Amino acid sequence: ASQATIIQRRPDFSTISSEDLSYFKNILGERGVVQDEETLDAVNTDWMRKYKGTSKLMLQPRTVEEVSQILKYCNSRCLAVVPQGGNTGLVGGSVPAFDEVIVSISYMNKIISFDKVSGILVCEAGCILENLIAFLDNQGFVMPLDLGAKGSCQIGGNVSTNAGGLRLLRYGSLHGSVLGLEVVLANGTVLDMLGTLRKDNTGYDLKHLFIGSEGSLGIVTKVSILTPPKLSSVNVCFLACKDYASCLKLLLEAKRKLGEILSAFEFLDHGAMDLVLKHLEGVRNPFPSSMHNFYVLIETTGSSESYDREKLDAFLLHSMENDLISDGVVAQDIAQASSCWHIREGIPEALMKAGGVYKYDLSIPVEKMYDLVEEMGVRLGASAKVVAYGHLGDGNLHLNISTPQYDDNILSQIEPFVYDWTSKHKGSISAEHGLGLMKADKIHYTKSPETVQLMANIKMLLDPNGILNPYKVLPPSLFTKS
Ligand code: FAD
Ligand code: 2HG
Ligand code: ZN
Repeated sequence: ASQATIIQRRPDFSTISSEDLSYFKNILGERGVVQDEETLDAVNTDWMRKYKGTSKLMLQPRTVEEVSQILKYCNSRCLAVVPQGGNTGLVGGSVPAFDEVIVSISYMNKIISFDKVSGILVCEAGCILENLIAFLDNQGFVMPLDLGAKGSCQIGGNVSTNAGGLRLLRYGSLHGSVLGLEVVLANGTVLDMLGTLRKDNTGYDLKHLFIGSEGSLGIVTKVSILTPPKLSSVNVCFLACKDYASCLKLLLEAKRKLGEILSAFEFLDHGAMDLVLKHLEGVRNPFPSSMHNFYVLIETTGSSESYDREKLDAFLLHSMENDLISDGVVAQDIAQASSCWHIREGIPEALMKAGGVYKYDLSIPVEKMYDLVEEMGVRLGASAKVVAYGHLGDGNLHLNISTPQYDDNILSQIEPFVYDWTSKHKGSISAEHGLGLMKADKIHYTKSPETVQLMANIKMLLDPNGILNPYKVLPPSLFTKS
């Protein structure tokens, strides 16, 4: 609640009536209409337990026709809707702001087809990312997307947030790997854009509108995605650097010397490492006897064990000789590799355990990135822990401010400073998590007024009653009727 802008429920939205419930039960059956308090409490609350809605109804369709019927009906009744996937979003976008109907696509979780020659996977949007990763692994392929929330997040949610994650450096964003989508619009129209072609320049490529639209333009029901083959040789190393400048030099060297086999370049500062060691069970410090200011996790993925290892060794030797790294371990087996990844992927969970957390997901030119962290540290002094980590290889900083509990005084020291700073340095206030409820009225820090207006026009064209994920993504003031 602490970070949400104060907004009013739109008075033109209806509230659920007993006729509505009968209609939904008629099309979905009793099991598709969820009203029990415990379940509703969970789906009204976001992963961070920071945003909480008061929805009295969750619908669980099993087919695209059911999604279509639900939306057509909600649109005609002016009932607001929140599409929900795995509910791991970090900007308050996946839970209702008020009493919107939650439409969960969790039951739409079938794999439809997989082409072993092209690597094209077609599946329903409710498939959990980790299940897709396991399915592809069996087929000798990998998902071009991986992130810490893989055990719960769904591919439809990933597409709707245009999730970045740990492999973007190698495989690019979902705008590149998603080949097609099936989407249901607010009025129930089913848009079949479920192509499986690499190349198709027939008119506007509308699927891109839905990638990253955070459930505000339509409900994604099917996804077609290009997956790369699994390669046999994976190396992971965990390195320590004395300062941020060394991390940057190391990044440049990694791009030069590891080139085509580089598959991840993640960083964390000592504050993030301390939190993981303190709050996550079973984590071992890779460097128990010494303290370091920065850590970098590098992964290589290639097809030749000896060639890849030779390259990695040459890179490490060069980095050591040039004083870019002060310590380092190379994982000797899969267990060691996954414990390195566990440190990096476990940071959000460690932060949750530490108390209140203010999260900022920023794209900033890498040379300037850590200046913000230091300035924030000076601003906040002893009142909070400022920690930084993220996808350094993609220029994406996760600035997190950890406090014993949420405190509006601290928040007023952070915002709008963090947004002004990012805007001044031509950065983005959302690199990968989206705007959701948290930043709907902050979009102007990154996008021009003309661009925002065009987005609002597109939203009004596709969803004239504004029923889909209201109050999120775009400033609600653009849609209040005068
Ligand atoms: P939800 O949280 O349910 O929803 C997210 C948004 O998408 C909401 O606006 C919702 O309305 C909409 N939505 C969901 N499903 C659909 C659908 N089928 N159709 C239309 N709209 C839909 N993000 C990154 O980019 N990179 C990371 O590395 C990363 N790591 C994370 C690690 C952790 C531990 C956690 C908790 C989150 C992380 N995230 C990361 C946030 C990320 O956005 C989500 O994890 C994920 O992409 C959201 O998927 P979801 O299924 O949980 O969607
Ligand atoms: C990650 O990269 C996620 O771990 C979460 O995007 C970032 O918690 C965060 O700020
Ligand atoms: Zn991230």
